[in-house]
Amino acid sequence: MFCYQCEQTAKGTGCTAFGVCGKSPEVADLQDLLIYLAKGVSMYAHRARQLGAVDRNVDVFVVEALFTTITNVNFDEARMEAMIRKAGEVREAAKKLYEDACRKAGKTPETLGGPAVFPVPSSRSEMINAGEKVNPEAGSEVHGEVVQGLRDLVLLGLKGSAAYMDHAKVLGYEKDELYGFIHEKMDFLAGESFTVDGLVGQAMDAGKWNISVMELLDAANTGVYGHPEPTKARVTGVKGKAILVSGHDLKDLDLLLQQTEGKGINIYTHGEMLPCLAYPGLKKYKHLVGNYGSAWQNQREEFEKFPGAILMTTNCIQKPKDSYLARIFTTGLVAWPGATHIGDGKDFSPVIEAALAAPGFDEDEEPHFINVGFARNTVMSVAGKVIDLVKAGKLRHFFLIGGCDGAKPGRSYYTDFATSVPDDCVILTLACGKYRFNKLEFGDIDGIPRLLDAGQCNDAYSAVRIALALADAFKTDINGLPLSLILSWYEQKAVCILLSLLYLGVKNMRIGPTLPAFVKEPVFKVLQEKFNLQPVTTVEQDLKAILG
Ligand code: FS2
Ligand code: SF4
Repeated sequence: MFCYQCEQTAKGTGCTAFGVCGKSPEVADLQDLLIYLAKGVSMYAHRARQLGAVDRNVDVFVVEALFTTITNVNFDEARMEAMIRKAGEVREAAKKLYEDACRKAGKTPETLGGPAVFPVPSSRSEMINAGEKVNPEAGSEVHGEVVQGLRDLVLLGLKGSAAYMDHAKVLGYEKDELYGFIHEKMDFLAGESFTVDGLVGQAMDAGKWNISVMELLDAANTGVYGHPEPTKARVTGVKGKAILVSGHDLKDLDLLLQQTEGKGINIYTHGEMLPCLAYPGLKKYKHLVGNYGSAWQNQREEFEKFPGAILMTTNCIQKPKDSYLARIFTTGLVAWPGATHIGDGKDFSPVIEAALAAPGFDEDEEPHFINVGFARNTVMSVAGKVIDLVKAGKLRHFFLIGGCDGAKPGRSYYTDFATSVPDDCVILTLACGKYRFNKLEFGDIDGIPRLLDAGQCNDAYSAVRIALALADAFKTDINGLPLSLILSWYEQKAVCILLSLLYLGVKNMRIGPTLPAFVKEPVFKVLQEKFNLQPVTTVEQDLKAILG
């Protein structure tokens, strides 16, 4: 195996013996083979699309293949093997689609090679062997590690976009051109010769497309559940039976809320599901009582203590402890061998039964509430006041401190940064990194809370919209605003967001806690020169550099 796609990769260079995340070498190799075959699917699908022929099953498959290989989503060899077999079938369908389209157009189909024709191995062990030969390390031997790193920058960004597209899709929001984007990039990555400049251009282009992806998911979430509204979210337990929902999928939570109505079970969010508490279409359920716990990396302790059932709707799942393996469930693309998987019918009865069999909270915990729901609609509704505060010198600077959380000790930087931000500055936050400070008290500036939680990582779209609106009001661009972005990254959704911000020309971003292993030094230098992208240093030094 060789995997370096996330921030916790071994030694900061790559997991080679076993994933720090718990991914086995077998699963890693199977994932690499699946991605390789998915490129073959896209080679045909991209060409068919140029001739006007599309097949939704083909489109959806590639998106799911990408999403399923994101960090902390799928650890199950059997499910990976099944997807690889399906890749062979889908590739046949895509090939036929292309050849039929050529026939109709009176063209001779191109003879494609590589991933388009690679035979799908018949046994799991052969699949594992084949996967090992198409991993990033093998790619580095062919292309050199700088070029391979850039190919992976594009691929990992696509994985993030695919996750967002999948979330939008389950809510009934799809855009044909976005499937076209995924196929076009996968086809590009299936090529044989690359240049650094060409790859950097492709990465920026992926960032551009990802803005449309985030826009689609924003439209899906707000279209189905309404705009998040300022909400006091309870973050402690309430007496009674309980189910904890983690991951990122609003629809799964909605369906579970429907199926538990009137059953005397309280539903809690965990990790990136916290923003769900602010959507009118979800908070209307009285038994959605609050959030329990914090970010994903604390789940093994928090799930063990939680007195009910747990539902994982997407990443980030960690190896369940035996103490709760029987009461943790997966659904959608997330899977852990031994944890019961709820299939596409979304019958959550096993989760409900497990919750009823568990003790639940025997009494109310000490009440504690935090503010959530400051996505673009809410923040823009007070834009006039915010602008006045800036003009009056009462609000000096905005800090976007957001991104993923993780287990490394260096991540205390983000807590220290947030608590060191002067009182005349506002913090905008999103994604699970906010758990580093979102239960602290930050007060307000003339009624505007100093900590504004915009939502999940995808709500970076909301933050961008807010920034663009402010830039417009101040007749400047994003870089002309008193705004600094302090980003924490962990997995591949952070990669596509970073590419989008770079595409928008956002400069002076600070990223940490460490730099991606796949962005090699010469490439980082280019990003530094062009965008002044920089690694986080110390809170004192970074704050001084920003505020002067
Ligand atoms: Fe946090 Fe994990 Fe949201 Fe990432 S819950 S690191 O998937 O996408 O952010
Ligand atoms: Fe290692 Fe991260 Fe890959 Fe897991 S996802 S194997 S921790 S690099």
